[in-house]
Amino acid sequence: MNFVDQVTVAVEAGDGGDGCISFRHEKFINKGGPDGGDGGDGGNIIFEASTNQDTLANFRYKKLIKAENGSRGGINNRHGKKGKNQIILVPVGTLIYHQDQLLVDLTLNHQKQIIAKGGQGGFGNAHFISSTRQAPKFAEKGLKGQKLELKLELKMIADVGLIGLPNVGKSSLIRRISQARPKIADYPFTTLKPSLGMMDFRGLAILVADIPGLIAGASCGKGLGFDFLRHIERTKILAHIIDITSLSPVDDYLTIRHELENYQISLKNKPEIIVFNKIDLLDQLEVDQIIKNFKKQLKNQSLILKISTQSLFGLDDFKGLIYQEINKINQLQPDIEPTKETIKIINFDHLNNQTDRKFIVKKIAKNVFKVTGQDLENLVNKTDFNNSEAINRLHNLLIKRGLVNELKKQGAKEDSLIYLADHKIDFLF
Ligand SMILES: Nc1nc2c(ncn2[C@@H]2O[C@H](COP(=O)(O)OP(=O)(O)OP(=O)(O)O)[C@@H](O)[C@H]2O)c(=O)[nH]1
Ligand SMILES: [Mg+2]
Repeated sequence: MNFVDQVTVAVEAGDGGDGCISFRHEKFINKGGPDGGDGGDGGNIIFEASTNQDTLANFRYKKLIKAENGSRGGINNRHGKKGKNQIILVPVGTLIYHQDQLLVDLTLNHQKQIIAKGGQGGFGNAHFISSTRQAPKFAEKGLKGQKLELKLELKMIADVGLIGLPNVGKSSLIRRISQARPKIADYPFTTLKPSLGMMDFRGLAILVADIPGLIAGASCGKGLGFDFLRHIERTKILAHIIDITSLSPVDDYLTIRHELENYQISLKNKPEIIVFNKIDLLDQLEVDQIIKNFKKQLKNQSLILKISTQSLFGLDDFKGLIYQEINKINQLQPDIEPTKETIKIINFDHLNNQTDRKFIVKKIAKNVFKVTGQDLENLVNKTDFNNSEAINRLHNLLIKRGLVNELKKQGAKEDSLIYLADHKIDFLF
């Protein structure tokens, strides 16, 4: 079982429906008013973490995921239907990237996130009626939904992390309590990458991680530990394994604690069980004396256990204690309820605030200009270029928004080429 699983997937939010151009037809009324309804918005792409999912394997075959388009507006001011959101279930612990930028880290059951936003529906012609425009014969087109290439990465979140100095018996322990089979040997740094094992106890599946031995300086990159501190951070409980035959169990313990605290303060508050291993090598009295001294010196409140992965002593107690602590934590931290509040929109480039009217004009060659800005791009994309009234309206809006002035300032002329949202627009003085 691996810690990391990766896939790429493309998502497409739904397109907005076009607005409708229509005029009322009523008996005895010669020329009815405009009654073309608005198009519906396209559906969003939403990711939701779920404990019912445990791999990203499904995505290896499903490379494109789409949400529903919004419907066109109708006559009689009928609003087009909204496109259904597409909810994509992924395992808890999934990170979502777009062009190497982390968009979200889904760490809680039912946590939801909109990743691609559906296009806005266009306004129907009824929307454009005004004192000076009694019979608008144009409507807006719906905007396209966002399309994104995503990288999904699953970082398994273990319930329990086995930590400790090299050679204390972490791998031996995980082999005894799960089906994981990491190598065991009588030298430090036998384990080079974390391995995971599922421990079944009283019907509860508990994921245990064997973390490679940490040493003093791990938090600054020494030894192998640095990369793995990250994994430890995500576990619910730490089982700190100490070799009972060590010259100084207290120093061993403090060395590791120090590294954890150096790396992430939040580790301080993570529940911990201290496990003395290899007790088969000493007699009972010695073992108890060492533990008594340990407690006295550290005035530590943590739960302490003694085990031997060799003689199997204490392994059932270990499982029972972990079970009890995990249950306690699960009760204290209920999963997020699947309410609307947990859906938030990330603010990054592709989800630009559509009410922001800023734009940028850039001269990209002699007599060629490129205009960027979400608001102006939306206006252009909503325009039906086969409809002269729609084009007129666009021109008026571009003047109102200050684009024409800005172009003039930058030296644009009648014959200049102007690009805006993949369209070539005529210069308009
Ligand atoms: N006598 C005795 N030896 C043990 C016990 N547990 C582990 N060992 C031995 O201790 C040595 C190290 O065990 P590992 O399980 O590889 O230790 P580790 O903590 O995973 O070590 P690293 O992967 O290097 O960090 C091996 O030779 C094991 O056989 C035990 O309970 N009693
Ligand atoms: Mg090991």
